[in-house]
Amino acid sequence: MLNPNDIRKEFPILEQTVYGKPLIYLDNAATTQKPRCVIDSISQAYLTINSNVHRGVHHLSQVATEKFEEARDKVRAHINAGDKSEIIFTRGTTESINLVASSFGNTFLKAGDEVIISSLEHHSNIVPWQILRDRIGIEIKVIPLDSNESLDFEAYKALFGERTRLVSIAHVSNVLGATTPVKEYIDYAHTLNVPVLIDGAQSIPHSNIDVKALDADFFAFSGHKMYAPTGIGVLYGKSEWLNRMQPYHGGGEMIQTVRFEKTTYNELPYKFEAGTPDYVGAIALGRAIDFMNEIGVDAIAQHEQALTRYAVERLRNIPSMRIFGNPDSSAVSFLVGDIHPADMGTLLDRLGIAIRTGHHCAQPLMEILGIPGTVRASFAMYNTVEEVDALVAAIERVAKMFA
Ligand code: C6P
Repeated sequence: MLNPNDIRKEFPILEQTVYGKPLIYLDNAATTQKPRCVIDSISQAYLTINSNVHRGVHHLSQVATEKFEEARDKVRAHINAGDKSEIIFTRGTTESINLVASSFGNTFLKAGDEVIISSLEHHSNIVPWQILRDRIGIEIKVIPLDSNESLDFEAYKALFGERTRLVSIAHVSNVLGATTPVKEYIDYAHTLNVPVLIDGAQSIPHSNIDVKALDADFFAFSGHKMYAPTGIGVLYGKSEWLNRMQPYHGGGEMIQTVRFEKTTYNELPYKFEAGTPDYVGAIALGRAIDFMNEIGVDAIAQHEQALTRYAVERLRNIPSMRIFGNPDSSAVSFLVGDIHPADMGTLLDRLGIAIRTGHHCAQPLMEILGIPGTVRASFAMYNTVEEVDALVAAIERVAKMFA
């Protein structure tokens, strides 16, 4: 069993007060706080080994390169990828999805080809496909929600046709905090030889990910939602796809030879890592993965799911409460009566509680649900039952003010 009060000691930021109240940080789906060991790994890298990677014969560059590649191997092991050449460092989930849309799109897609996404996608898994649609004329098909506010699997199957070339869906919705059984979605797509990209931004911080067991063709995630710094993320891709895909960005590192007449490209993963990478960010992501494993990803998941269940149970008792979807991970989205989410967010903030309000970068989902936005509380390993109680008491107080 994980003890959040012990864990909190690793997160100095949580010790502060806001407006004279102890900070209750429940905006972890937006970004998690960083433990001291991750922050230290960043300063240690700059203090002791900073040097550009893969470029120098000198000692510091060799050490920095070793640490950078060690981090890649930690990511590989963490998601059980077959080979570390399948781990591409990016700036985050957004860049990872844009990379696939651009490179997969340029290589394999033509006007009239179809990509399937879903109703609950984050803008970063909608807009890259729309850019591709505007550029080459692909079509975007959208999996609808069923009456239970989950994705409709039967409707998903019915979307496939002769021209379906790719499926790209979120593992856990950042709005609803609900897990889609993506393995079933992948297995079905594979019966029709269609590859699948999984947006794992909201799943990898809260569960063990095994890309081999999932048989995902691509898996995208961000470091900053799993205790690592901002600006570093990952695209996992099966080498059979990545090897055939055109590069994304051009520049240093991604080449083998450059002549004005013709350039040949580097091997994986470097073909997709143009320019100086965020090697310090990658090293810190490796440290964050160690930190999660020291605590135990299963223990983290159990703790967060228990907090979510407890929060849902307590929130349901508040009059005029509407909870959206079927939260089973670590976030819960709700509205109370006709209190605008922004008002609720501002008043909770005055009580020291940080939650997120608004459309959560999922405007199409808001339109489907017929609401302007939600209030979202999202949990991490350091949150406590007492913090959930404080959230519920604060919501009750705000609700009374509006009554
Ligand atoms: N969601 C949230 O508060 P980046 O910004 O690239 O790290 O992650 C984008 C992204 C992609 N997919 C999903 C499912 C996400 O939740 C996010 C980020 C944050 O919900 C910020 S909008």
